[in-house]
Amino acid sequence: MHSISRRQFLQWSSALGGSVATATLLPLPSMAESKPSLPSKTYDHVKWAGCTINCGSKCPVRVFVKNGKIDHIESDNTGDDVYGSHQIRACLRGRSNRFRVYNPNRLLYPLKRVGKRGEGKFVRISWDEALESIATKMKEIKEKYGNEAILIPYATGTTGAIMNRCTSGPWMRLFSQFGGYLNYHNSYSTGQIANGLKHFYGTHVGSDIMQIEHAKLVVMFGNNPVETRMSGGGTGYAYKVALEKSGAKIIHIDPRYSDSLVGACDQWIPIVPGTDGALVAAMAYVMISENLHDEAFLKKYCIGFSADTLPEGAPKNGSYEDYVMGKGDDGIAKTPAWAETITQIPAQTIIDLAREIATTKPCYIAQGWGAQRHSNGEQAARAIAMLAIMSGNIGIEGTSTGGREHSSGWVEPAHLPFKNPIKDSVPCFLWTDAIVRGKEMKDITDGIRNTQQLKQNVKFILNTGGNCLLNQHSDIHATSKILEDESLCEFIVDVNVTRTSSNSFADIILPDATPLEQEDFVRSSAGYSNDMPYIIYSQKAIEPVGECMSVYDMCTKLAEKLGGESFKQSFTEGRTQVEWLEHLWNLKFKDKENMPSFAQMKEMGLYRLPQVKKSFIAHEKFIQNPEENPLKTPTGKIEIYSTTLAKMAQTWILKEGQKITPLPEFTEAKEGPLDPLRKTYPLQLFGYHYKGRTHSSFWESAAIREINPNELWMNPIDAKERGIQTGDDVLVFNGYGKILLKAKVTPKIMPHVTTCPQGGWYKNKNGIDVGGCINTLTNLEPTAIAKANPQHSILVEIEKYRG
Ligand SMILES: Nc1nc2c(c(=O)[nH]1)N[C@H]1C(S)=C(S)[C@@H](COP(=O)(O)OP(=O)(O)OC[C@H]3O[C@@H](n4cnc5c(=O)[nH]c(N)nc54)[C@H](O)[C@@H]3O)O[C@H]1N2
Ligand SMILES: Nc1nc2c(c(=O)[nH]1)N[C@H]1C(S)=C(S)[C@@H](COP(=O)(O)OP(=O)(O)OC[C@H]3O[C@@H](n4cnc5c(=O)[nH]c(N)nc54)[C@H](O)[C@@H]3O)O[C@H]1N2
Ligand SMILES: [Mo]
Repeated sequence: MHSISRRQFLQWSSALGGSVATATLLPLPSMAESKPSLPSKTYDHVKWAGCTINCGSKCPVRVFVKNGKIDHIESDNTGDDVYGSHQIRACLRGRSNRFRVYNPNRLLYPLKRVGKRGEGKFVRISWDEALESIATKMKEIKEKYGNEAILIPYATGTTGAIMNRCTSGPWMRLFSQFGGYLNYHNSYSTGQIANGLKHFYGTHVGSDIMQIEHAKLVVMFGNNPVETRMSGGGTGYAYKVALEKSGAKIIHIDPRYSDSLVGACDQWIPIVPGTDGALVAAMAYVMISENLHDEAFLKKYCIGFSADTLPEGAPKNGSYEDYVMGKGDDGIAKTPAWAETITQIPAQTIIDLAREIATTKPCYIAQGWGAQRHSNGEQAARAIAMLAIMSGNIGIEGTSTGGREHSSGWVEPAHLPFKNPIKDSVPCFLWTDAIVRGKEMKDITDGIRNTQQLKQNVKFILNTGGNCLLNQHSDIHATSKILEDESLCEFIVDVNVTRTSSNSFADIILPDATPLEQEDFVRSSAGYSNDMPYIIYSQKAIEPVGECMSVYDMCTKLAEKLGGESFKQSFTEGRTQVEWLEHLWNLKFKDKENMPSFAQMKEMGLYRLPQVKKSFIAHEKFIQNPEENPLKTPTGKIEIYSTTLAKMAQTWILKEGQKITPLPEFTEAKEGPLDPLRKTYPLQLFGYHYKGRTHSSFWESAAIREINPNELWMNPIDAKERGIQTGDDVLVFNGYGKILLKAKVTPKIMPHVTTCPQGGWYKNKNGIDVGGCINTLTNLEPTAIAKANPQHSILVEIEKYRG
């Protein structure tokens, strides 16, 4: 495979004569030149809007409107080309938003189901009829089952918005005022790392990615910011800038040669998915054997590295050191040779990596969320963090925590206020279980929170801005069966801008307005934008197409149907959407230094705050003074041995084969490399977050689809064994289903592992998913601790499709 190292890249760029410190290789036009040359055509106006879909970057775009229709979209043309006051250039998806507005499957009117659930047959109805039937059903469900039977499931389609936000917007306010709904906790993004590192550091947040500028060595586990935080506003750009500033060596540990390695990576260490915990244990073995670990650090800040810091009640041989050196209960020494057979990383590479990390300071160690989205993900997340603490690389300049990078710059107006009177909460991934057996679900069996047991099965679903009812959830066939059955969940309302595989299961579909068709704030993402904070005001470029309506307006009308004028009044407090925006802005920013007024914001569209002065270093204060600044763990220290987890291991009722361990041990994963099921399905598969989509979003744009194929990467060794060549149609299958994809044979994926972009649009044709949705192949068994989605742990077989 041809790739160039970052050193070569830096040499080449300095040969060009330009400064590589702040960095562009190609000379860019001056600001004046980069302004759009207005216009040989005449436009009605050019308006700012923001892209609110959940990619981790939320970008401003400028919408050129002609005769009431969007003519085209351009990116930010303000700011300059120096990092910190730079242009927030949108990626191709952001610039393609026009195609989402005018997509042939765009929802234009409220729809009512006429066929069977899931059949996808709908007729147009009036807003009045749609809202009337929803209100009637809501009252009926409330009366019959109580508000605990109502769920607004996990969804991320409009997380960038403030008023139209799917996770804390008008639906939550309305349903709270109606008596409440069942809450969820966790996310599909970070369930395992958040719950794993909570028992380790008390939080899962790492340092700002800009800390790389002070590092000598950078080690990334399953982290792809260039693709997952694209655009000028995202950490992907900061990553490149920081690397260029520091000149640090960078190593990526990932089964796949991702976009973040291209032109940046000094060393790629492919690893068998789901085995990061084994790699780390063997590196610990090397460090302990060669006395390279930071013993003083481990004694001062941590619980349970060696026997002398074990908490009361822990077994005498229960320390991490005992586990690693073979004195723990399993009696296995975690030697590099032991790890080589599991991870497929040569023992010598493991030894070298351990030595290099232990002897290079500062070393920035971070993980993305790929390693944790596995069936043993909590363990992997905790294990990776061990490297940062064993080498004392934490709390000081140029380091992180082994968690995911965070950013320091982030501001947003207040959110729409609401208070759900119901506190009961279900892990977000277990909503299908909550439909089938909600009343049986307990804290110790299913991770239910704020109550010991759920009171009701879910009977009513309002899905807004999400495709998790089907496409993005696991085991599409099993999930379809649950949703089809009207005796289980009795009513499903879906609010979207387009037809999706999820809303095929709705009873009523409501057509929302996009951010280009309504006024709203758009926030730069918490933690994932680079450290130049900004806020966007979407100025409403066009009138909503068809009969589309903003969520706030539809909720206002529904409020009236639910409880007349007085209920409507308590919902709106007499404010229109724009009046709320002004109110929410003023709650946070009125008369604040350096902040514009609401009127100025509305006019400007995009406001850039100054770059933050000092980028965030995670746990800095704790390291400086651990007594005064304890962590949010029960002991206030870093808990390598967690007494909380030890207790859970004893009291929780787990699925067969599952294990909770107080230490960050390597545990075998369901559908991982050591699962006996591999005899039948010998290849590991995982989906990755793709530049051609945000999950399933943007696939409705044919232009985007064409340049980003939905292809399956296969190593030449596996392809040859199966007679498969690039461009062949291949059937990827296991016990859950079959999907059709085009093969790409490439050494960018390691042998016996295959990968495809997640988020393909599920489309069943004679039992084969010809849309190539990876969730046709994933399973519904949650992880042990978080009860989260193990969607990267998949075993499959692949064959050439012969039609
Ligand atoms: N363009 C784009 N950007 C996005 C999204 C999108 O869909 N498209 N989605 C957004 C959302 S909601 C989220 S949550 C984030 C997701 O961000 P992540 O969860 O970090 O993204 P993934 O692509 O799932 O995984 C990151 C990397 O982990 C690697 N990996 C997989 N399994 C393992 C393993 O066992 N060990 C190791 N070491 N590496 C492994 C993958 O090859 C991949 O390169 O991205 C956000 N950004
Ligand atoms: N196998 C596998 N499955 C995964 C993942 C994985 O890595 N592998 N990743 C998981 C993760 S991390 C996440 S976050 C989830 C994401 O899952 P989802 O939150 O379902 O993400 P999307 O597929 O982008 O769906 C967003 C929906 O919002 C709609 N939408 C867009 N704009 C608007 C709007 O203005 N108004 C309204 N009402 N709707 C709008 C879009 O049309 C789309 O249908 O997927 C999870 N599923
Ligand atoms: Mo996510």
